[in-house]
Amino acid sequence: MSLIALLPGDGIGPEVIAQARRVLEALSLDLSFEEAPVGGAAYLEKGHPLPPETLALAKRADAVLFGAVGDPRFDAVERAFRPEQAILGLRRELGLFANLRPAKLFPGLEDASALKPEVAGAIDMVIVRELNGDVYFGEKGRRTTMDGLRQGYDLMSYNEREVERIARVGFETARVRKKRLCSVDKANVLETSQLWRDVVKSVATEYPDVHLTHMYVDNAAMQLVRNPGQFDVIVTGNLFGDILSDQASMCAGSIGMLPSAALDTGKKGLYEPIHGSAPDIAGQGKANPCATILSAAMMLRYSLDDEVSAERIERAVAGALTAGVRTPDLGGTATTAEMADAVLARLA
Ligand code: GGG
Repeated sequence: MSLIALLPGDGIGPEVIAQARRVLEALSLDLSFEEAPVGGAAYLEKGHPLPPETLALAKRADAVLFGAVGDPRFDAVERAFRPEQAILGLRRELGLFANLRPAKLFPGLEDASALKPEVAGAIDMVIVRELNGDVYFGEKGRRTTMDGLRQGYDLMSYNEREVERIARVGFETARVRKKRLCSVDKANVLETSQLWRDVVKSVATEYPDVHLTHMYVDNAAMQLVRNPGQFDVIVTGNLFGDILSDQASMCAGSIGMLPSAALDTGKKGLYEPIHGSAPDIAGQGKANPCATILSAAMMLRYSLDDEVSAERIERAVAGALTAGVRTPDLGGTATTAEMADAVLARLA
């Protein structure tokens, strides 16, 4: 029996996690579920966004299915207690350094894509985002300068081991796809990016079968919209990957469509939709559960080695969308539960 930690979190998190759980339960697999609070919800209940019990459950579980964190009520709270610290803490504590964010256009969603129709169909890529470094984890703080000005700083930092291990994930991911890897950085300006580029080039010698290119992040943002078909796998840092994957999601129809896997070197993983807590639509049944349901499929694939069930879920989501069932973010009227019903009805 595999233990799945369910961490619903804030805003629409509980709604989308509930629907993903229904889908997992319908597969009649040997799974057990335990739920724990995280984010703003955990702060309100336990006084901390990542309470020790929640972290212990995440460590004990075979995999974590995570909803979303973020709540405007905590905007003025000290950074250490903000809901977002929970997901950063989980990634760090569980050693989840590699974030796979597949972005592809499901058949029938061409009109929902932000891209021109002639290029929309071409979007099918994986963004491999580094998760344990960069400005997210570098030294940060506030101080007053000599001129008496308030200053905030977040140190961007990568060491070669961090770059090497994520580069390997990028190459391995590309190797089983179209064998094209684009490393995205800002090496014309940033020292971290120059190191990044050097290390990626040296790892490339072990992967002669993968075609490696390098691109500055500003150009990559533009190319993603102009000619998305040129990308197979992108490997990039924490901040650039966060931004580019949100951009890619709109190319694929909606941020409600993109799942993700945060992985360590073994089988442990945390799976979550790339979207946040969307407090503006929380509790209204408007959230698209597809990204979370697809994250559950990734969980079965990567942590539980169950490719057959992962593909069953993915086919069912594709079938529901092809049949025209859509939540409001995709231009439809289906509720969160109705979207999941349509997926459940197609779990062949
Ligand atoms: N499900 C994704 C989520 O909750 N995102 C909110 C957030 O704080 N994300 C930070 C990040 O992904 O780096």
